[in-house]
Amino acid sequence: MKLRRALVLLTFNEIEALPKLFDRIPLSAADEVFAVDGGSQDGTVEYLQSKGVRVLGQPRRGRGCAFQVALDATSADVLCYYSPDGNEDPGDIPKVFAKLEEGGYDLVVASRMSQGAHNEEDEQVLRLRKWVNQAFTFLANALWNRGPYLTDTINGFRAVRADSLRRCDCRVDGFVIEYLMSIRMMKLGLRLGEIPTCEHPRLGGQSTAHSWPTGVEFTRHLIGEALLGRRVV
Ligand SMILES: Nc1nc2c(ncn2[C@@H]2O[C@H](COP(=O)(O)OP(=O)(O)OP(=O)(O)O)[C@@H](O)[C@H]2O)c(=O)[nH]1
Ligand SMILES: [Mg+2]
Repeated sequence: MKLRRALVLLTFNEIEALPKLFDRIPLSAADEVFAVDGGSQDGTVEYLQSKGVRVLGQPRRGRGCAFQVALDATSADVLCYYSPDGNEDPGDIPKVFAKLEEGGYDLVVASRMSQGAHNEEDEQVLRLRKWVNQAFTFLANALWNRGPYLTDTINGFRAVRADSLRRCDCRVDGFVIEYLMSIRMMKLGLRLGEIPTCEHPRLGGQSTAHSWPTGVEFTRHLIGEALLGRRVV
């Protein structure tokens, strides 16, 4: 049976980047397209609406909160989360959907770390963000993954089965959402896959993912998950 697909655009003040790539987003790859917006004040919401995209608000700021709003709002079988700030290649949207469905996966991540992939820092000698990401990814795999190694547990660009995500019960508001989702899916023994992707620079606007607070949040949740053992709640 064909799975119903939802494409979820995640935005917070992306009016500089969004118009530069909107026309390259393959909206027809999904049965339903909507955005979850974190309270943009720069015209992002109005821009999306002018393009016919339904925009949902969120009760609190944060990507984790936005993931949950999307999950609660849809009856689709599969969700693809996509952030239109320029980092993520929109051409990979149909590929993550297709891999999930054809491979029978619960989660397919667009990986910036696998063979054939490209990370924003790959041209640099010091790849601090990449190495820290790889360290968190190594720990998650070592502690909980019984399937094939997942090379990028953190990237937000991913397709996931809605019922599997509901089982994870990830109640976090911030940037740790993707890491927590990956860990809990490993704990539950779900099927995780990936496709290689190419990470591009932002097309304008500003990142709100600040390294130190994000790193502290990740560490706190990693310890919390370790204390839970194989349980998810
Ligand atoms: N819905 C929603 N989206 C958000 C929120 N915060 C950030 N985003 C979006 O999530 C995506 C990623 O956020 P960024 O701040 O770019 O984080 P990042 O990609 O790790 O940082 P860069 O690599 O510098 O771009 C962007 O599309 C943001 O607009 C939020 O509170 N709600
Ligand atoms: Mg970004």
